[in-house]
Amino acid sequence: MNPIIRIAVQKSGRLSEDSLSLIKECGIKFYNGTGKLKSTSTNFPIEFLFLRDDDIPGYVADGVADLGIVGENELVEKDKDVNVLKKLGFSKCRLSLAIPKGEEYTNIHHFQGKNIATSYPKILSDFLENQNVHAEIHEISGSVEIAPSIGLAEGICDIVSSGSTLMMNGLKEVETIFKSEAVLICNKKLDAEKLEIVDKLLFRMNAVQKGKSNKYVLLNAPNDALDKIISLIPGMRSPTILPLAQEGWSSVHSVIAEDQFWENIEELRSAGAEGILVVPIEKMVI
Ligand code: PRT
Ligand code: ZN
Repeated sequence: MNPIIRIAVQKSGRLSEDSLSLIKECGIKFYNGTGKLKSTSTNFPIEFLFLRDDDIPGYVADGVADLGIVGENELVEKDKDVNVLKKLGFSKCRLSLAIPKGEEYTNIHHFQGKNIATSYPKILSDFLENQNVHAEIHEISGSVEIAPSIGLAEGICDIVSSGSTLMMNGLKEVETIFKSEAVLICNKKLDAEKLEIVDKLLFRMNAVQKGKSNKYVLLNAPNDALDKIISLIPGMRSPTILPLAQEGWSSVHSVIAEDQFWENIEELRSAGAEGILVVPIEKMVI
């Protein structure tokens, strides 16, 4: 199939696997053998560029790629003019300030006049300016967490996920300055033909995402409890109600947001629901 749009995804790293599995879950087939820098889908008019994440915002802004998947931290740091089409819900992390564990911390003015090492000088300087704190920012490209122990800086500003890297390096997190997740970005000047393909891709991504955050629920209930149960799990239009072989009982099938299910489970049980099954949904089109 002739490629019409190009998407830039991270070649290898924390975004790669989830980016590629999202695309696969959208039914888009492609080959990505190791070392490949480009690939074309066999069943969707899209071409893939496999790049370092740092380069993705710039490639999309310049139109070398039409779309890209990148962390919001990288996007905001690179400060490129692109549209954010969608938050993708994976690679969640935060950009935080940290100091040596034994030091006391009261508030952000702790950093006044101090040296801070980071790979995110723009996000950090915007934050500090906003807080009226003047600090010396040292831009380094990796292993930021060792900066205090080698005397380069009194504090660091780095990506945190579980917090174990900070802990292993004798540091403690004192301020979160930015929250990030993977986003789908797009060039601002796409023509109508490309926009049509982007819409198709977004439609599929939305269906995959909706499916993930919702569950299919099946349960049995006495007929006199049906009104209450329907009010708890109203479904997309309305639940399916099927009679059970046992008189006076029905089977109720519905769709519910996963977090809502856990909120409603006790009420469902006390309304008389039993034999409750919760089944994953692969895709959901509403
Ligand atoms: O080679 P390339 O330039 O493409 O990749 P990279 O090495 O620059 O980035 P990569 O693959 O490490 O991360 C890509 C994106 O994943 C980041 O830009 C973030 O948006 C997101 N992300 C999510 C993370 C983390 N979680 C994360 N934990 N990026 C980095 N980390 C690092 C962090 O820098 C620190 O060293 O993991 C360590 C902290 O993790 P915890 O779990 O110990 O707190
Ligand atoms: Zn990078």
